[in-house]
Parts: sequence; C-alpha cells; structure tokens
Amino acid sequence: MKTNQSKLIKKRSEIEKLRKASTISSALHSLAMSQTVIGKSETDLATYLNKQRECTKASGWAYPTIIGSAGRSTILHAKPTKKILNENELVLVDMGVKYEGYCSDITRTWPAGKKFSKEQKVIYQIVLNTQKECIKRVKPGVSLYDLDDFCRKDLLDQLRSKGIVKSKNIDRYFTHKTSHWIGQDVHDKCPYQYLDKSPVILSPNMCFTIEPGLYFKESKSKYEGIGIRIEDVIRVTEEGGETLSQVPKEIDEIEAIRAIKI
Ligand SMILES: [Mn+2]
Repeated sequence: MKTNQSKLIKKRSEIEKLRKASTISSALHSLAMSQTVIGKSETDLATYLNKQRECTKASGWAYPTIIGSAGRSTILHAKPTKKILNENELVLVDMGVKYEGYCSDITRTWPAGKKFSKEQKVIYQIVLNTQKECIKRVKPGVSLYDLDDFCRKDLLDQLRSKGIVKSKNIDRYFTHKTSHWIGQDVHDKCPYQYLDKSPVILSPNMCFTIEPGLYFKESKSKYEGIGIRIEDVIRVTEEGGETLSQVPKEIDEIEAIRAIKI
C-alpha cells in the first residue's frame, strides 16, 4: 500500500539542500528579530529582508514572506502592509528561502518592542510548549495525523487549564494543520495517506514542518488581537527528529535579542 514513497523520503543530497535553505532562512529570521522596528512599517521590514536575502546564496523566496503585526498577526497569510509597528505589538514573520531548488519554511513571532506583554507571554509559552512536545514525538512509526491530534489536544488542554478558553474545540483558535511535507515545493506534493487511506507512517529522511499557532481574532477578551505561530523544519532520523531550522524561540532568548536591537 505504498504510494509515491520516492518523493517522501529525501536523498542525502536533497537533505543537504533543505538544510542549507533552512540555515540561510534561520540567519534571515535572526536578523529580522534583531532589528529596530518601532516606527517602521511591515513593508519596511520586508524590504530590508529582501535586500538581505540578495546577499545570500538563496535563489529567491520559497513563498511570499508573511509579516503581520498587532491584530494582523491573527491573519493566516498576512501580506506586509504600510502599517507602522508600535510598542507592545507582536510581529509574526513567516519566511523561507529556496536554495538550489529546495525550500525552507520558518515562522517566528516576537515583540516589536523589547518585551512581550503579560498576555502575549502566556499565549506564546503555550504555543512553544506544544511545538517542543510535538518535535519530541517525531520518530519513525508515528504519522503526521498523530502529531496533529496531539498538537490540537495539547493546545486546548493548556488553554482550558489556564481558564483562557472554555470551548472544547480548538479549531476556532488553531485554524490550520500542524504539519505539511516540505521539499522542492514549500507544501511538497507528497501524499498524507496510502492508497488504502491509512496514514503515511514517518520513516527516516522524510521532511516536514511543525507549526502550531493560536489566533485570537474576536475573542472579546484581553487576548484579542494576539496571533502566535512557531514553525520549524524537521527531518525524521532513525530514532527521532532533527530540527533543520535554528532560530531562537525561548521567551528569554527573544527578549535578550530585542533588548539589544541593531
Ligand atoms: Mn508552513
């Protein structure tokens, strides 16, 4: 019942290109995170990143860069606008390059100023906890459906236990899937199910993203307007998962970078 396995399992040479794409993208994310952005617009940041990308060996972007600040962080595919960034706002940057035909796809969310607000911090930590737990669960034998089920449950459990939501359904706050395959296409055209509809089981050298998010669009609460997504590129190894993207994601690491700003 195998289907299109050849494209699912990446060759060593393909993995090296995926790794390089993620290394370059990670460097660009770290640069973005270290910029002074207060008083500048989302498009100013995008323009800066375009210029920086031209200084790398990447051939271009893997997909149009998403930059959403403040309430726009809750928009799934926010195109950068002239909106000016202010103190106390979040900036969500979803950006990845293409290198020798292979893609990266990374998202980080950070404060425009020096620090996350109390509410932003609570939601950020929930998404980060879930993302790290999902990565820990990657190993041959599990499926992307297993990871998605875990992710949705873990996000909801944390939100409910903190009294942030009463809903028993996470879908309103987490409006996309946890993972997609990545390769020559950012959403690599590989199957998620075998021909008998059973889920594709992870094997070494399959590559995909893990990207939990929480988006409080119209929650009429103190969390309204908070959108957080944390996304990394993962390769399945013999016994677990290797994260190909390396950008700071702990709150104290991000706040340390935001405190310096270049
Ligand atoms: Mn993605």
